[in-house]
Amino acid sequence: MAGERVEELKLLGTWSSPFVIRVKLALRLKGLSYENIEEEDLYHNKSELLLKSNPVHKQVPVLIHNGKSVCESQLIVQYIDEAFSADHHGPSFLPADPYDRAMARFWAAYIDDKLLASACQAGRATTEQEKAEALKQTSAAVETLEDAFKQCSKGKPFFGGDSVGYLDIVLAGLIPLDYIGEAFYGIKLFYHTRSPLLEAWMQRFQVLDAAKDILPDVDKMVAEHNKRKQARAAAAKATSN
Ligand SMILES: N[C@@H](CCC(=O)N[C@@H](CS)C(=O)NCC(=O)O)C(=O)O
Repeated sequence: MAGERVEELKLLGTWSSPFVIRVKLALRLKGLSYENIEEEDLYHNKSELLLKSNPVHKQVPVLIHNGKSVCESQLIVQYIDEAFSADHHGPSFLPADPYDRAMARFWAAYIDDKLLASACQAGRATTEQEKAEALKQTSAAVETLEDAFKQCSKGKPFFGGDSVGYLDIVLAGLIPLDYIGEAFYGIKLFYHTRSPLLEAWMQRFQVLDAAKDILPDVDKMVAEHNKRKQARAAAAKATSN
């Protein structure tokens, strides 16, 4: 746009991370170009740039905007929304009404603290009992979120109403976990008998251009999960010997 400042955006991430996917979706929805910098060995050999940009948590994603780092995926999505709020960047992700904004932030925290945490716990469980307990908690969190969808969407197609909003972006980062759950545990995260609204939401979200551009390929995602599972099993065996 004539006279507009040139913005330099760099994203440090890994392609399969649900947290990074959120940020990529937000950038794509705002029509922003950025340099994508993939961490090559996030768990054993973090890059100097990552250590320097996120010295507190040393995790991806990190967004570097004109040399300044922003960490934590939910905060990054909010930052993108606020920093790129001009009309040509499309509607705001967060609702205009302060109460609706607070609710969107509340449910976004719930997604990470309850839903994602229990799903990851199920993936890492070392006993059947631990896995069953974690899956029970995951199901309960999905059911709660199903009600939240009803509340936030007010009968419209997305959490954000007629268009994708903050919660849609936060939850969409978890769509790949739905493939993983199905491939490895025979359990889908969003299942029509348990959460018909969220299942329909996911189908709707996946066909958006932004989703098609950003969400990773299912087979690639499943292969990556398998590789990590095997690496964890090998590491556990090595420490037990
Ligand atoms: N709360 C963080 C979580 C980020 C996170 O867990 N990132 C993972 C990749 S999926 C990571 O960097 N792991 C490397 C590590 O913890 O050492 C966010 O929302 O950005």
